[in-house]
Amino acid sequence: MTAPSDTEAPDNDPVDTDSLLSTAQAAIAGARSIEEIRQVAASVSGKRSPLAEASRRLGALEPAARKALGQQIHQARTAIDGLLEQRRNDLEREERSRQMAEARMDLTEFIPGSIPAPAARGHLHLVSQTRDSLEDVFVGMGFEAAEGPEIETDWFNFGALNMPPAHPARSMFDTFYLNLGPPESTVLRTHTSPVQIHLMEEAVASGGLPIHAVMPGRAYRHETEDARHLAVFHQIEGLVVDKGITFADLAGTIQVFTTAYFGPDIHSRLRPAYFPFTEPSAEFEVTCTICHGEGCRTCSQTGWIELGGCGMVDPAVFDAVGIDADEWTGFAFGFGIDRCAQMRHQIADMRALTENDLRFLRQF
Ligand code: FA5
Repeated sequence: MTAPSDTEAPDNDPVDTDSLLSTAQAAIAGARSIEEIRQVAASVSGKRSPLAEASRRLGALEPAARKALGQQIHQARTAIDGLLEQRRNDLEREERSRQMAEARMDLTEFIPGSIPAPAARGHLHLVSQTRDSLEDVFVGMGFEAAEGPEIETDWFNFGALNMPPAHPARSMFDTFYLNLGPPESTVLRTHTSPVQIHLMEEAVASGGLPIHAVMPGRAYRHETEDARHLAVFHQIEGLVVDKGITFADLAGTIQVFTTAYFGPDIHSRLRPAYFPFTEPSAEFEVTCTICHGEGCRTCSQTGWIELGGCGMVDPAVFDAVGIDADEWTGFAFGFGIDRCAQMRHQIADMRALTENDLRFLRQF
């Protein structure tokens, strides 16, 4: 910055306003900050500036000379004030931009490796997909879908299903008991059959018979996991209560389901079995899809895999929920969802479903 000298000119020196203006112009242009322009303003147009000094000398001049010089001083001051204002504005704008640039956060900045790659989009687990497909097949056959609680009282899980306390069939279900209420009164349901009881009780209470329902859900058994068994697994329960229902309706339903879900090439069979809540009862099996019936580790060398149990609803169950067994008959079934997934997708060991190995899960 070059500021003009503020030493006072002798009274009789002529005043060169052009030179004052050009000196001021250079000083103003050279100011680099708000503080500098403030200093320049004081020196070029302040009380002790050459311009102010020249104004003070006007009074001593002849009227004509005073008028001429007065006009020159006025023009110079107007020009200098304009230049000062413009430079001050420029400097303030620059200062604001600088401050904003300093305060700015660069949200677009990307440092390689600093931001994790966008997560790959996932999809439903195979068991969930299988549950949905099975439900779809049955809904397509006219069934409604329902759900029930996973924590059950002894009554729903066993008692109402014709397994009073100490009934030997309870040993079929390795049970997890909960520390709730009296000992062994509350369980993690060992199968989805208790949902049948809920539906029938609700139907009796609301006059909602007949029933055509499927009930998918989780079940728990305190058993050692192996190629065909998990401690936490899934079943889809089926229940039909209507007038004139026979075992032929059950067999036909299972046949239609098998073809719809596995395709026409799968071999299946019903074998006589025992469940306390159905009479007669059967086990539903398909040819092992791992060995195509030859016998392997998955099917314990039998060539067949059991997918579920089924049968005609036992009159004792109808009694427990207050349905007149002379008027109504029905069938029920319970299929393993994980087993269905295993056979449909030829999974040799069911434990793969719960190991969460993405290389396995991504295949489905
Ligand atoms: C029952 O659970 C009966 N509630 C089925 C039933 C319903 C019969 C209605 C009659 C009328 P079971 O214990 O056999 O039955 O199990 C049925 C199916 O669930 C099995 O065939 C199998 O596919 C599946 N399952 C049972 N236990 C396991 C387990 N630990 N891991 C995986 N799947 C299992």
